[in-house]
Amino acid sequence: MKTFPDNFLWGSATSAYQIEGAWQADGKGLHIWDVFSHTPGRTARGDNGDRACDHYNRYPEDIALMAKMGLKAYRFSIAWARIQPDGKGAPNPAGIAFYNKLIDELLANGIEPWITLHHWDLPVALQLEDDGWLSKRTTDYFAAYARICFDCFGDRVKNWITLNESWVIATLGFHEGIFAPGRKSDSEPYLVAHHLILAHAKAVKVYREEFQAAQGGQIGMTNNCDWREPKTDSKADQDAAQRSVEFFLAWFADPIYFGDYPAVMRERVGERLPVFTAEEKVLIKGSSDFFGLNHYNTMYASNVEPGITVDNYVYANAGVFKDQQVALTADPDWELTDMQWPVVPWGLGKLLLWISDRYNNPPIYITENGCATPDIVKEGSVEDPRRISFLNGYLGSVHDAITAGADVRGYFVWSLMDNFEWASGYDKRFGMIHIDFETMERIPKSSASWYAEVIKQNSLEG
Ligand code: PNW
Repeated sequence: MKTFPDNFLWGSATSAYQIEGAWQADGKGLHIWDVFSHTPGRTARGDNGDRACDHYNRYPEDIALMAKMGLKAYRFSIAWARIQPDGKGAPNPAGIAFYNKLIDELLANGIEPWITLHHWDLPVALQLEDDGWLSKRTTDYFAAYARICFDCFGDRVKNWITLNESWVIATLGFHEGIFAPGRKSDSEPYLVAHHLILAHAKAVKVYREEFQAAQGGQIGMTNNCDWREPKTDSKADQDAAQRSVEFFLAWFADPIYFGDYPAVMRERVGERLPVFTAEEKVLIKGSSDFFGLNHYNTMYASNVEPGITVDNYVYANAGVFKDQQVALTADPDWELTDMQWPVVPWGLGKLLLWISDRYNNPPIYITENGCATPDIVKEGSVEDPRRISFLNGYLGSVHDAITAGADVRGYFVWSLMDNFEWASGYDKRFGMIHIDFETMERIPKSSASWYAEVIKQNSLEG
């Protein structure tokens, strides 16, 4: 038996646009994912989140399912455009009322709310009027929006995550152009990342100066990172793997823990990497009470000599990836999920120890980990042995990292239920609860009862 620490937090996660639907209800403004998903060619089959899981209307049923699974915590995001339809100005009472009902229902069921303030759904007015995350003004609008949320919900909500996966916004949204707002640039990702870090720090300053003492909660940022294993023992490949993790995670975490970008990025990106002023360094350094980590993927990393392009993996060649000169490959024996992401449980354990080591053993919450697998509905139930084996493997690796000294305090499965998987649409099923998107019927998969058992025992077999 692998037993977890007594107060280990067991949860599951979702995000607003992926589950809520009700895209035009009760005064909600449009956001960049509404517009992106309605633009022909941007998502698989033209899928969009107009209705999604209809969680906006069915949240009581969803919370009843969470309670049945024994979840102690639930991470969800607030849609900024429900609170401020144009991203600035007076709050929309109906938007606030929805999240009040949701929070109260969670608490009534003994489930601790973990709120992400921004999970990619930027109000489109901010994109049109202010260039969104390309503009420093957006950092102040974000802090003002955060203040409304702390003020309205902070009496009951004690766990805040400012931003979800800034890496995804910057690289998929502004370099590869496959996520909203769909731009392709070699310099914009660095500018966008810079503003995201400042937006985070400004929101944290608001919380700490105006709310934290009275409300007594904690606040941090969630970043995603893959693990990079050196392809060979050569010094060049070891350096390449290290460089790759620094370009992925230290890009966002070094400013928060040390006050500046990693040296390897300053050297390689040069003038495309913005510079923090002395004042900004003070603002950002120490701006997280915990380390939020989302993890999905592991690849082998090898060094690429300058000037050489490789074609074995698209990420190695392009733009911000070219700045790294790292080639990525997968072991052909690794099992792949429906996202074509390899299943490599030990990658998570190694990453947790890397974080502990670099950032002086911070409290870590794994705010997402999970997989998309096909669902076969048979006589009203869904067996998903591959998800169970995935979760079992990754949780085992988390346990190993805790044993080796990492301060991991909680784990949130991505995701509670099948949902709108961004550019991939609805057929990528990450949920522990199956959704029939025709009838909106919810069917807990076998992984849901497996997870309920893990939560109850606070232990894994083996
Ligand atoms: C995360 N990548 O997205 C998000 O936080 C979730 O909203 C999403 O549903 C989940 O992971 C599964 O995709 C990611 O390309 C999207 O490395 C893409 C990547 C990583 C995370």
